[in-house]
Formats: sequence, structure tokens, C-alpha cells
Amino acid sequence: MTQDELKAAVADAAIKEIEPLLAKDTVLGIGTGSTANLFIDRLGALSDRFKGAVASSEASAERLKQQGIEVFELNSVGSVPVYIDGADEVNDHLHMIKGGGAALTREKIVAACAERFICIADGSKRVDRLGAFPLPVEVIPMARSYVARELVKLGADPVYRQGVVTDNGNQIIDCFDFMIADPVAMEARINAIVGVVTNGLFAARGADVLLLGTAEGVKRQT
Ligand code: ABF
Repeated sequence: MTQDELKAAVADAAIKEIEPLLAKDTVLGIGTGSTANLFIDRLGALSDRFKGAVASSEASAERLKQQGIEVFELNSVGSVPVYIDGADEVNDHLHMIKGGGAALTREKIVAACAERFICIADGSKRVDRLGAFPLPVEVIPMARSYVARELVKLGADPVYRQGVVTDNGNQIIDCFDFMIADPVAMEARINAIVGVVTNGLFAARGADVLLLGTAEGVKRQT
């Protein structure tokens, strides 16, 4: 199976996973990226069975609207029963690196609000140790050089992602060559650097369910 077929299979599995949660007042949390897009495209057929969605990016909000799904501001929503999103890497503890698409801060906010986080990913995202994928860090623009110097002290090789402005008006530094032994501790340590908005480690609040697309079928891990 191709990577795209594996992503489509997990999108199908995610629809089955969330169907029992759908009710007239349900507002779903929806992520960003190509796997999340496949999920959004399938969700359109169910649009009359739930209230709407909050999105982790402007791009996903637009795609949801195209599917006839109403998009709400997070501040106007009381609860988010489930958040469905992809990942760049995921380990056995369901800790993740996310943010390859630069949407990490909004993704982390929606994930924090959600009662349950369902990670949807093809098998290539599964790793024993996080860090082969460059860890994104969203920074306030004026703090970029300072934050980069602090990231070097933590062992990373930081590279400014040129030309990218996040939905929040900030910039992204990618941390290369950064094998992460303790994701929970490193997430907190990077977030404590002044000028960091957030980093792409999702470990303090990891996924609750992983739907992983493999050649043997979709594997479900909790
Ligand atoms: C989002 O999309 C991100 O956090 C992650 O960077 C990316 C995964 O993309 P894809 O599904 O296209 O592999 O979930």
C-alpha cells in the first residue's frame, strides 16, 4: 500500500471511531495536515449528525466549511469531546512531534481542551525515539535569535524556517539532530525559554488513541 492509501485507511478508521460520539450538540476538534484533510473530506457526509467543529488552522477551517461543516471559535465552545489530528512522529507512549505544517500552537490549544485525542498516522510516523523529524518551535519574531542560542545549549541544531509566518503571526525554528530522551521534560524545558510560544512536543498531553496505518491494516493503540 502507498503512504496515501495508509492515510486514507486511518481516516476511514477515525470516522468509525468518532461516529458513536456524534450528537446534535457535538463540536469536534479537527487538526491540520494531509491525513487530517482526508478525515475532513470523509466527515462532510456526516455533517447533519453533529453541530460543527473547531479547527487548529485557517486551512482546516476553510476545508471544513467546504464540506458544509460549521466552524466555531474555540472561545465560544463549552467542551470538545474529541480532537482528531495527525503527527510527524509518534512513540510507544503516544508522545508526538507535531508542527511540520507550522500549526503546532493552535493544535496544542485544541488538544489541551479536548477530552480525548485521537492521533491518525501512517506507519512511517511510528518511532522508538522522537527527534529524527526536526522539532518545530514557534517563537515571537524578536526573540528568534535568543531562542536559537538557548536551543543550542539544549543540544539542538536550530534552523530558522525562512518565509513561514504562523497563523498567529510568529516564526518557526526547526531543531535538527535532536534525539529526545525524555519528551515530557524537554517539552517543559523548551517552553520555559522566554520568547517561545510553544514547541512541537506533545508529551505532557499526548494522544489517548493512536490509529496507525500499516500494511497489515489499521492498528489501534491506547
Ligand atoms: C499536523 O500535520 C501536524 O502537527 C503535523 O505536522 C502534520 C502531519 O501531517 P501529515 O498528516 O500530512 O503527515 O498534524
